[in-house]
Amino acid sequence: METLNISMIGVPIDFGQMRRGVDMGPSAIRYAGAVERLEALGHEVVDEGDIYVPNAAKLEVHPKLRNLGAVVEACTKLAEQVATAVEHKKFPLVLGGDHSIAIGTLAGLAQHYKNLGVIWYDAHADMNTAETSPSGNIHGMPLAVAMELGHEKLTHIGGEQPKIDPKNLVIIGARSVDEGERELIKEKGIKVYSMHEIDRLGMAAVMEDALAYLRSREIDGLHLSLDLDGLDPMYTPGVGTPVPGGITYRESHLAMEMLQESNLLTSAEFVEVNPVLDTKNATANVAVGLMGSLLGESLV
Ligand code: B3U
Ligand code: MN
Ligand code: MN
Repeated sequence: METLNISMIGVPIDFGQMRRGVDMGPSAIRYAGAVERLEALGHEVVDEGDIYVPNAAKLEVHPKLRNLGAVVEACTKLAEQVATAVEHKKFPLVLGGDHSIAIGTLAGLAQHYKNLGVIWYDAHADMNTAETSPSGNIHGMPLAVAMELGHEKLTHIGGEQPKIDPKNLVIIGARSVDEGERELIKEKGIKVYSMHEIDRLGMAAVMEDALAYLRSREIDGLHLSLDLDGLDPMYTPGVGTPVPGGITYRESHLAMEMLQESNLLTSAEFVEVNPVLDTKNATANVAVGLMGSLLGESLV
């Protein structure tokens, strides 16, 4: 296993959605022992601390994009920090915060990777725009933004170009997809392994297929964006929008192990951990366990 120089970046933001508390996600994940777990695997880990998140009440409001100004400011800073980490040959490991932060992560990665692959492990497709969103919550929009769809204050973070090619994107675990997102998935030809495919084929076959697909796209980097609500709420109850019928704990570890074996992974983020809604930090504990499998832990 390759040992990495990991740059751990916390983004304590809960403005991309309506339930307070997910801003404590980075602390909960650190408390669950993320640094120690990764150091035990031989990685060098630098915890860069947290990105400054401004007070949303003092910044721009928008009728259909909740807390727009605060999300833009935090994501702009995050993009810069992620780009700097990659420039210095470090592996960015971003801790959320709600999933709006992926706007910043992907914008930062796009400064370096010109044909980035993305695995989006999530119950949701996170592909709404202000026009299609049922909620106005920006955490339901980062993939649309990365494809250059949406408000330009968001799409212009890290430059005006699209940050990902929709053909390099794989969604795993989807089971709550809005109408506008469904249309976009069809229109852009996005690869989705919903719970149906996971049930039908099994996680091993899904991951083999997903990784073969990404290799065929000749990607120059691979980012994992893992929303803890991708798992069944039985395992990760501390998330803002739990959706029953999700991926199991074992399937998730297998997926992480297969990603590790692929040698393709170049960055990761773990989002939507909300310790306020949790039982005994269970969700952050699962997140840290998955980080272990993703970055080289094996059972024997
Ligand atoms: N698709 C819905 C719900 C949602 C998206 N992401 C999460 N929930 N976590 C929306 O509001 O866009
Ligand atoms: Mn999400
Ligand atoms: Mn989700």
